Amino acid sequence: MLQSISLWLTILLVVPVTATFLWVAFSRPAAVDAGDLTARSYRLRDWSFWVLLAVVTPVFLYTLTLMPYGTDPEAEGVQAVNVTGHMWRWDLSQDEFRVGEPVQFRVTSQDVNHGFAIYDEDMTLLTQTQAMPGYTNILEYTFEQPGTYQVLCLEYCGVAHHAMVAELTVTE
Ligand SMILES: [Cu+2]
Repeated sequence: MLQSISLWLTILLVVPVTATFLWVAFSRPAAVDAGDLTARSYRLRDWSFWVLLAVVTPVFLYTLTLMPYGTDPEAEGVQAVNVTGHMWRWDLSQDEFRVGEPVQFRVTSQDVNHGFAIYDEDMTLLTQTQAMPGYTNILEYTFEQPGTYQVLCLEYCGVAHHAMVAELTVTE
């Protein structure tokens, strides 16, 4: 209902706008020779083209270096860890980390949705993401304190959901 009203309103508004454009286009006066003015505006156009090119090219090249895509985490000192949730355990390709080392958790699930959550020793939630079958969610985290961290499941996933615990060790 709302869609068809807006469709008809659009058509009603577009018709007079189009008619005005056509009227202006076909009723303009014959071209007069503007001579010097034309030459000056062409020079201005050429000049602004080169100025724009000189400004835009270095900006473009500089911003290219800031592109976040396709970077290899290992090449940047980021530790990549594969995490798979199962009913009812976590599979981690690595569970020992160093303080200050950026870690990239690549989190997925083998069966149902789980929640991958990292807690510190006081059981304060530090970071979390969903573990979903068929998807890999990227979670980046850098541990700032040495110690033992807990991984718990944050999404109720069945009778042994509470037992879905893993431990991470972080050293200096
Ligand atoms: Cu779970």
